[in-house]
Amino acid sequence: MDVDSAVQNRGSGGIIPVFNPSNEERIAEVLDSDQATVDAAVARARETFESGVWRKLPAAHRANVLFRAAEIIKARTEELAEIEARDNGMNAMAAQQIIKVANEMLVYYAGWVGKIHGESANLVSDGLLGHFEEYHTFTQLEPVGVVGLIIPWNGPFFVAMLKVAPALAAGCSAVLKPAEETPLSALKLEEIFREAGLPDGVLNVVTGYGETTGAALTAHPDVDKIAFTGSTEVGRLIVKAAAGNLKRLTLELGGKSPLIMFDDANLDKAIMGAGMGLLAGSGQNCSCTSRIYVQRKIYDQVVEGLAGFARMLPMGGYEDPTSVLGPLISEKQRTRVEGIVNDGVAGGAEIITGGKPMDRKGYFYEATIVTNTTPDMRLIKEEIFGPVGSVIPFDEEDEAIAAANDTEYGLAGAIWTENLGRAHRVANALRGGQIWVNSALAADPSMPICGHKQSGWGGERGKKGLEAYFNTKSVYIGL
Ligand code: TXE
Repeated sequence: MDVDSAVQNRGSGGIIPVFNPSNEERIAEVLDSDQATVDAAVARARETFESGVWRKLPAAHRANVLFRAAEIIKARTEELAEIEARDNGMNAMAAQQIIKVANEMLVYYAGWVGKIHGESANLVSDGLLGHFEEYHTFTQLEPVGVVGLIIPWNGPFFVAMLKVAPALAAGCSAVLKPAEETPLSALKLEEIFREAGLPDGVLNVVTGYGETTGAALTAHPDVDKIAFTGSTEVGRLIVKAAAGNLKRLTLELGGKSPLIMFDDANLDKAIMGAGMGLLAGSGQNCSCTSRIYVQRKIYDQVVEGLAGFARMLPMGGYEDPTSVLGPLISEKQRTRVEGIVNDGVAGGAEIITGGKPMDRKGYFYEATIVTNTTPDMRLIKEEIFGPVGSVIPFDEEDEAIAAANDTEYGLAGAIWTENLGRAHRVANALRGGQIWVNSALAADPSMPICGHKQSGWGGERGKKGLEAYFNTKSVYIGL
């Protein structure tokens, strides 16, 4: 079948081949779910939600199911990490870390079950008939209903858990659609929750392409909420499709996060932190700090240090225990990264290290440090989602803040300085949902991340992430 007819056939109930991006080996095939499959999954979720087979269980029973799932995941870490590594291309160590942090997220939300309530008050209000009326009032939090969870291919098991754990903790029923590139660990997740005692039909995984299966879920009139992580472009499509029945939305979208390094920073730590913030996951991380603003006095030293750090990290496939950096997810992504770098070079940017695909099997692109960029370059404006960082000099604090905020995104940002006042001042001034001071990519289940500007709507993680799966109801009891 040629490429065009393969694309036209999407969503027709056939199969999707799954490849290991580190060696291009075909490792599995999954169902390309059509509309009828999505309808059936939504109907199962709806039935379990209405019957209350999950949401009406005593809180301790529900918490136990989640804790049991966490135990199973812990016991099966090796197996799950192997699946995640082969599916995504990351190495075994990174995959084990993904499984571990996903499990911490699950344990965190399991601990919330039964501990989130409304408020109550006895009130006296002006009555309609001109006399005061007394009420006992309370608010209650009710699970939002059937939720559609759509996730990308970077850290798939973790991002699935970011949505599944709070959705189940809230008492919702869910339909989870993993990315077409990495569907395998989501299927395992469904199996694990079943084994842990989650009633059938509460969590349903549908595999498929975005523009067909994902779109069918997003437009479905019987889905009450969509929680999405992915590109800002698809985020916009989801907003439109969700308008039909005014679904609730949580959107975790793209980023183009800045890092500002001042000349009073602890340089060894700052260079390593900037390197990790840029290169973790080979840059396929929504909070990747790919615009690195460095105060002029330390600029040359930092460019050299970052280039050295980038060269030092071994790049390799999932089967290589010494590798730190893995491949990009697909040929399409690698071509896109290549295009962004080549456009920059054509406009005068200078490659300090890297700058091309690796000559080996798998979708590898060299860790790349670029200088001499201008603010209008794609290197500076677009989320690259590859191991490519631009280093830009600045003189004054205000200038760095203005450049850092000059983006349509607002997901994250990092500051390196030993000056406490400056750290607070700049953290205050940066427009982003998550700011690190003298740290790279720190994250905790209890700390929400809420995209500002075009990086998203609502938040995930923490109590805020759980509240996103509830509706609030106010009840007045006339006394
Ligand atoms: O993302 P998509 P892609 C960014 C990153 C990357 C770019 C493209 O810059 O280079 O997006 O990646 C599903 N209705 N991020 O193309 O298309 C799709 O099947 C409903 C940032 O992989 O947004 C997958 O499950 N669903 C990001 C999910 O959306 C649709 C993570 C994400 O795919 C759909 C990933 C539709 N019309 C990419 N079209 C982050 N914030 O971490 C696609 N999907």
